[in-house]
Amino acid sequence: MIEIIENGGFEKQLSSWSQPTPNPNPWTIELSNPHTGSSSAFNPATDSALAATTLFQSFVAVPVEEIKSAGFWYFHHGGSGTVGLATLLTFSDGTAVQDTLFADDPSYKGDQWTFRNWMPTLIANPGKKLISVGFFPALQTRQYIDDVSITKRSFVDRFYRELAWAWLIIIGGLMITPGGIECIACGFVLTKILGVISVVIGITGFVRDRIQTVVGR
Ligand SMILES: [Ca+2]
Repeated sequence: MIEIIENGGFEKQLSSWSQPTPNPNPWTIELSNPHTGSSSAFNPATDSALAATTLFQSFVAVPVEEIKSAGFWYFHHGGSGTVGLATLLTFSDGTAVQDTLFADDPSYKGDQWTFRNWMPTLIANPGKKLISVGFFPALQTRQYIDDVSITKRSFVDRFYRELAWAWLIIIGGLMITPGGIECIACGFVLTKILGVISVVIGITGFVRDRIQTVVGR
Protein backbone atom coordinates (compact mmCIF):
# COMPACT_ATOMS: atom_id res chain seq x y z
CA MET A 1 0.00 0.00 0.00
CA ILE A 2 1.16 3.49 -0.82
CA GLU A 3 -0.11 6.61 0.97
CA ILE A 4 -0.95 9.37 -1.50
CA ILE A 5 -1.68 12.20 0.95
CA GLU A 6 1.27 14.06 2.45
CA ASN A 7 0.89 15.25 6.02
CA GLY A 8 -2.69 13.91 6.25
CA GLY A 9 -2.43 13.96 10.05
CA PHE A 10 -1.43 17.66 10.15
CA GLU A 11 1.54 16.86 12.36
CA LYS A 12 3.72 19.06 10.11
CA GLN A 13 1.45 22.08 10.43
CA LEU A 14 -0.25 22.82 7.09
CA SER A 15 2.67 21.78 4.90
CA SER A 16 1.62 20.07 1.62
CA TRP A 17 -1.85 21.67 1.97
CA SER A 18 -3.03 24.71 0.00
CA GLN A 19 -5.55 27.43 0.75
CA PRO A 20 -7.02 29.91 -1.76
CA THR A 21 -6.02 33.58 -1.61
CA PRO A 22 -7.90 35.36 -0.22
CA ASN A 23 -9.48 32.80 2.07
CA PRO A 24 -12.50 34.05 4.05
CA ASN A 25 -12.43 30.86 6.13
CA PRO A 26 -8.76 30.16 6.84
CA TRP A 27 -7.72 26.89 8.44
CA THR A 28 -5.29 26.72 11.33
CA ILE A 29 -3.52 23.98 13.25
CA GLU A 30 -5.09 23.09 16.59
CA LEU A 31 -3.34 21.25 19.40
CA SER A 32 -6.40 20.97 21.66
CA ASN A 33 -8.36 18.34 19.72
CA PRO A 34 -6.33 15.86 17.66
CA HIS A 35 -7.81 12.60 16.39
CA THR A 36 -4.35 11.04 16.46
CA GLY A 37 -0.93 12.56 17.06
CA SER A 38 -0.85 16.02 18.57
CA SER A 39 -2.64 18.24 16.05
CA SER A 40 -5.57 18.54 13.67
CA ALA A 41 -6.68 21.18 11.15
CA PHE A 42 -9.30 23.59 12.44
CA ASN A 43 -11.81 25.82 10.65
CA PRO A 44 -13.80 28.28 12.78
CA ALA A 45 -16.38 29.13 10.05
CA THR A 46 -15.81 32.82 10.69
CA ASP A 47 -17.37 34.01 7.44
CA SER A 48 -20.06 32.91 5.05
CA ALA A 49 -19.20 29.69 3.26
CA LEU A 50 -17.46 30.01 -0.07
CA ALA A 51 -18.68 27.99 -3.01
CA ALA A 52 -15.15 26.62 -3.18
CA THR A 53 -12.89 24.55 -1.03
CA THR A 54 -10.76 26.43 1.47
CA LEU A 55 -8.19 23.70 2.10
CA PHE A 56 -6.98 21.27 -0.53
CA GLN A 57 -4.15 19.02 -1.62
CA SER A 58 -3.17 18.03 -5.18
CA PHE A 59 -1.12 14.98 -6.11
CA VAL A 60 -0.02 12.80 -9.03
CA ALA A 61 -3.12 11.37 -10.74
CA VAL A 62 -4.23 8.03 -9.29
CA PRO A 63 -6.80 5.84 -11.13
CA VAL A 64 -9.92 5.25 -9.04
CA GLU A 65 -9.57 1.48 -9.63
CA GLU A 66 -6.15 1.47 -7.93
CA ILE A 67 -7.35 3.22 -4.77
CA LYS A 68 -7.58 0.85 -1.82
CA SER A 69 -8.95 3.27 0.78
CA ALA A 70 -9.86 6.95 0.95
CA GLY A 71 -11.35 9.07 3.69
CA PHE A 72 -10.75 11.33 6.66
CA TRP A 73 -11.86 11.99 10.22
CA TYR A 74 -14.00 15.00 11.14
CA PHE A 75 -15.13 16.57 14.42
CA HIS A 76 -17.99 19.07 14.22
CA HIS A 77 -19.18 21.26 17.07
CA GLY A 78 -22.92 21.33 17.13
CA GLY A 79 -24.43 20.95 13.71
CA SER A 80 -26.83 23.50 12.32
CA GLY A 81 -27.69 23.84 8.66
CA THR A 82 -28.59 21.09 6.24
CA VAL A 83 -25.15 20.20 4.92
CA GLY A 84 -23.08 18.62 7.61
CA LEU A 85 -19.99 18.00 5.60
CA ALA A 86 -18.87 18.71 2.06
CA THR A 87 -15.65 17.91 0.25
CA LEU A 88 -14.57 18.11 -3.36
CA LEU A 89 -12.88 15.30 -5.31
CA THR A 90 -11.27 16.54 -8.53
CA PHE A 91 -10.33 14.33 -11.49
CA SER A 92 -7.69 14.64 -14.20
CA ASP A 93 -10.32 15.18 -16.94
CA GLY A 94 -11.32 18.49 -15.35
CA THR A 95 -14.49 17.16 -13.72
CA ALA A 96 -15.09 17.18 -9.98
CA VAL A 97 -17.63 15.62 -7.67
CA GLN A 98 -18.82 16.82 -4.28
CA ASP A 99 -18.94 14.30 -1.49
CA THR A 100 -21.71 15.68 0.68
CA LEU A 101 -23.03 14.40 3.99
CA PHE A 102 -26.28 15.99 5.10
CA ALA A 103 -26.79 16.87 8.75
CA ASP A 104 -29.92 14.70 9.00
CA ASP A 105 -28.08 11.62 7.69
CA PRO A 106 -27.82 8.99 10.46
CA SER A 107 -24.09 8.61 9.73
CA TYR A 108 -23.44 12.30 10.42
CA LYS A 109 -22.14 12.82 13.95
CA GLY A 110 -21.55 15.96 15.97
CA ASP A 111 -19.10 16.49 18.84
CA GLN A 112 -17.15 13.31 18.22
CA TRP A 113 -14.44 12.15 15.83
CA THR A 114 -16.15 10.34 12.94
CA PHE A 115 -14.72 8.72 9.82
CA ARG A 116 -16.00 9.78 6.44
CA ASN A 117 -15.37 7.21 3.72
CA TRP A 118 -14.76 8.66 0.26
CA MET A 119 -14.83 5.25 -1.46
CA PRO A 120 -18.57 5.12 -2.33
CA THR A 121 -18.27 8.48 -4.12
CA LEU A 122 -15.03 7.46 -5.83
CA ILE A 123 -16.27 4.11 -7.12
CA ALA A 124 -19.28 5.91 -8.60
CA ASN A 125 -16.72 7.51 -10.94
CA PRO A 126 -14.99 4.57 -12.61
CA GLY A 127 -12.32 5.20 -15.20
CA LYS A 128 -11.35 8.57 -13.70
CA LYS A 129 -8.10 9.61 -12.12
CA LEU A 130 -8.15 11.51 -8.85
CA ILE A 131 -5.80 14.52 -8.69
CA SER A 132 -7.00 16.58 -5.72
CA VAL A 133 -9.13 16.52 -2.57
CA GLY A 134 -10.49 19.64 -0.89
CA PHE A 135 -12.61 20.69 2.08
CA PHE A 136 -15.44 23.19 2.17
CA PRO A 137 -15.97 25.08 5.41
CA ALA A 138 -18.90 23.71 7.39
CA LEU A 139 -21.95 25.96 7.48
CA GLN A 140 -22.03 27.85 10.80
CA THR A 141 -20.16 25.02 12.46
CA ARG A 142 -16.62 24.91 13.71
CA GLN A 143 -14.91 21.80 12.43
CA TYR A 144 -11.71 19.85 12.85
CA ILE A 145 -10.31 17.34 10.38
CA ASP A 146 -7.48 14.86 10.85
CA ASP A 147 -5.95 11.73 9.32
CA VAL A 148 -6.84 12.43 5.70
CA SER A 149 -5.70 9.34 3.81
CA ILE A 150 -5.81 7.90 0.32
CA THR A 151 -4.00 4.62 -0.19
CA LYS A 152 -3.16 2.92 -3.43
CA ARG A 153 -2.35 -0.73 -4.03
CA SER A 154 1.29 -1.04 -5.02
CA PHE A 155 2.22 -2.99 -8.14
CA VAL A 156 4.06 -5.57 -5.99
CA ASP A 157 0.97 -6.01 -3.78
CA ARG A 158 -1.23 -6.71 -6.79
CA PHE A 159 1.34 -8.84 -8.62
CA TYR A 160 2.06 -11.24 -5.76
CA ARG A 161 -1.56 -11.61 -4.70
CA GLU A 162 -2.62 -12.52 -8.22
CA LEU A 163 0.41 -14.77 -8.68
CA ALA A 164 -0.48 -16.66 -5.46
CA TRP A 165 -4.05 -17.32 -6.62
CA ALA A 166 -2.87 -18.32 -10.11
CA TRP A 167 -0.32 -20.70 -8.56
CA LEU A 168 -3.04 -22.43 -6.50
CA ILE A 169 -5.20 -22.85 -9.60
CA ILE A 170 -2.29 -24.27 -11.66
CA ILE A 171 -1.16 -26.76 -8.99
CA GLY A 172 -4.76 -27.77 -8.23
CA GLY A 173 -5.43 -28.17 -11.94
CA LEU A 174 -2.39 -30.43 -12.35
CA MET A 175 -3.61 -32.59 -9.42
CA ILE A 176 -6.96 -33.10 -11.17
CA THR A 177 -5.38 -33.72 -14.60
CA PRO A 178 -4.75 -37.42 -15.37
CA GLY A 179 -0.98 -37.95 -15.43
CA GLY A 180 -0.46 -34.65 -13.60
CA ILE A 181 0.67 -34.25 -10.01
CA GLU A 182 -0.06 -37.42 -8.00
CA CYS A 183 0.23 -37.37 -4.23
CA ILE A 184 1.23 -41.00 -3.66
CA ALA A 185 0.88 -40.72 0.11
CA CYS A 186 -2.66 -39.32 -0.30
CA GLY A 187 -3.93 -41.83 -2.83
CA PHE A 188 -5.91 -41.20 -6.04
CA VAL A 189 -9.21 -39.95 -4.60
CA LEU A 190 -7.67 -37.64 -1.96
CA THR A 191 -5.32 -36.17 -4.59
CA LYS A 192 -8.31 -35.28 -6.78
CA ILE A 193 -10.20 -33.81 -3.79
CA LEU A 194 -7.17 -31.70 -2.79
CA GLY A 195 -6.83 -30.60 -6.41
CA VAL A 196 -10.47 -29.47 -6.60
CA ILE A 197 -10.16 -27.64 -3.25
CA SER A 198 -7.02 -25.83 -4.49
CA VAL A 199 -8.71 -24.72 -7.72
CA VAL A 200 -11.84 -23.55 -5.88
CA ILE A 201 -9.79 -21.59 -3.29
CA GLY A 202 -7.67 -20.07 -6.07
CA ILE A 203 -10.64 -18.94 -8.15
CA THR A 204 -12.60 -17.72 -5.11
CA GLY A 205 -9.59 -15.74 -3.85
CA PHE A 206 -9.01 -14.17 -7.25
CA VAL A 207 -12.66 -13.16 -7.66
CA ARG A 208 -12.90 -11.84 -4.08
CA ASP A 209 -9.79 -9.70 -4.66
CA ARG A 210 -11.32 -8.29 -7.82
CA ILE A 211 -14.56 -7.43 -6.01
CA GLN A 212 -12.64 -5.84 -3.14
CA THR A 213 -10.58 -3.78 -5.58
CA VAL A 214 -13.78 -2.40 -7.08
CA VAL A 215 -15.52 -1.88 -3.75
CA GLY A 216 -12.32 -0.67 -2.14
CA ARG A 217 -12.34 -2.73 1.01
CA1 LIG B 1 -3.13 14.53 13.73
